[in-house]
Amino acid sequence: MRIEKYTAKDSRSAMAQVRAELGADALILANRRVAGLIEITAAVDVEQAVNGATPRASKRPAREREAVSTPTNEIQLKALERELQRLRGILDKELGTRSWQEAANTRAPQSVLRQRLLRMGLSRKLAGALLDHHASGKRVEAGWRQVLAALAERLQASDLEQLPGNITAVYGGTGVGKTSTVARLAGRDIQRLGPEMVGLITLDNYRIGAQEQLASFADALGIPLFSASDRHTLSLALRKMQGRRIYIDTAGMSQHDARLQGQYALIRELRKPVRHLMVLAASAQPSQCRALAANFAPHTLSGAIISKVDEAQSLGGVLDVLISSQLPVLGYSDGQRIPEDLRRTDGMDLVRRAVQLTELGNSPTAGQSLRAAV
Ligand SMILES: Nc1nc2c(ncn2[C@@H]2O[C@H](COP(=O)(O)OP(=O)(O)OP(=O)(O)O)[C@@H](O)[C@H]2O)c(=O)[nH]1
Ligand SMILES: [Mg+2]
Repeated sequence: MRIEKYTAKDSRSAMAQVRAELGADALILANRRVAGLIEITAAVDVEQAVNGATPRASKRPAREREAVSTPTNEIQLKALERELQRLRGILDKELGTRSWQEAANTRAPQSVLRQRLLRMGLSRKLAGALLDHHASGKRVEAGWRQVLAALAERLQASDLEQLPGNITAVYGGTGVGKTSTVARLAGRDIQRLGPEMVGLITLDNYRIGAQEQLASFADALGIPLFSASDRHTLSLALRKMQGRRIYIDTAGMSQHDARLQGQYALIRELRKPVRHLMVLAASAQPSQCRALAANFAPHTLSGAIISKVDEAQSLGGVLDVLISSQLPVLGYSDGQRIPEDLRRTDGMDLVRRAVQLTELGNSPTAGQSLRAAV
């Protein structure tokens, strides 16, 4: 590397000197004004100049020419320093992006799990609670297994046979499957104990069709059926069927109908141990189920039976209601047959069903990852 300084009255003349002296490949290192003149520092690669375009010999007077004292490796060092700075900038930028991505990756499993829980039909509140306590810092599939186990744990399950009393009353919204449930439970007892041990009462006096439905079932199985409308007729029916396991069917009403409370109050006034069961249709709106359950004093319902699981698109909504209302599940029905379509269940079984249902409504890949966890 050869470095020279050129001084002239203006830039144009100084550049002309550089060009004449060092050739067209010369590099301009500095251009400054000194005592009214322009000083240009220029350099040329000697090797290149020798092998290629050799600079023409200097025609300048010696006084205008000055050997530059700056050592070649000092300039090279400066260039190296600049290059290092540039590389450090690139590196800082890259590392900054990397650490952001790492943070995003630690958050990602949580959001994947949240999406799955919401797809199952769980409320944001329950999904959030499950994730807060059971999935932090876990990889997706490990976290998913833990979250599902925690969901199953929150679901209480019970067995009707374990509950005290031999009178069972069934409540629920319109058309959810109350009469079918009464018939199924009675049918199960008939198979086990015989028809002489089972009896039915209906409080559904509002529609003639409702009574006919239960009457034809009682006739077919050879068990008594009484219709009651007040405290007196209800007590009379119970006396006549003393010693039997009795199932009371109620009229389906909306959660806003005062008569729902009336039927419940009538049965409670008996002052006998009664198992109060709620039928919750898996295909109904969770808000409707929650409002129905709220009609009952806390802890007075013995449990719930989930109906129409076969018609539901997801089970999360009803599972959410069971958890928030602290209702133990006693079984579920998934078809119209009586008594066959009533099944016993527990928390893990329900969670498995909930996952399978979600799977059916989702893409095969989502289904695979959900299935892998149960
Ligand atoms: N697919 C399906 N249908 C069911 C199930 N349980 C009951 N059903 C049907 O739902 C309809 C209503 O059933 P009911 O047992 O009469 O319901 P309910 O709650 O007594 O109705 P109301 O007394 O009118 O309020 C009937 O057609 C039943 O066959 C179930 O688990 N799956
Ligand atoms: Mg009915």
